[in-house]
Amino acid sequence: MGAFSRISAACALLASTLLLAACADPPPLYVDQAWVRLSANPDSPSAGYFVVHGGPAPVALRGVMSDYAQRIEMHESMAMGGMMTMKPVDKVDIPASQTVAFAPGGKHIMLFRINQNAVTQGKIPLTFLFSNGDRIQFDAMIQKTGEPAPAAKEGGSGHAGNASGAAH
Ligand SMILES: [Cu+2]
Repeated sequence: MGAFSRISAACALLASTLLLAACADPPPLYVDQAWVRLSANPDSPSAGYFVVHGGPAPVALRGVMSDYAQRIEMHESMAMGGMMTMKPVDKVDIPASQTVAFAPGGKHIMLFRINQNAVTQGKIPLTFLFSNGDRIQFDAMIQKTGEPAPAAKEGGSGHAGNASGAAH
């Protein structure tokens, strides 16, 4: 009886600070905003980006696979001695209920030898492997060389433009 009322009180507190559904239905682990910047040279890998939304429990992303690439590596970019370098990482922690963005200048995937059919279709199906056994499938849009990156969901463009510039 005591334990039950304590749980109820905790739920009531959560419900008042979050959404009413918080206790019944925690948001699941999912992936979105996936895209690939196609390398101009088919012999060099293309970079891919996406956002992972943490679920009710912490997990780790253990890798990304696709039937439409020869292989995919997870990398992390960092500044070292004034130069950008990158190194492979074998897992990325996804804390519960938090968002982890793979974005230009930071974490990313590198896709080696993307299948030409995927390039023609303009998208590549990816499978994200998590430490809890979840396999999440999500298509990444393929941006050809020279095409702009898709607009980020948050505002804050770094390209405010200068006064003399013509509108693009
Ligand atoms: Cu890389």
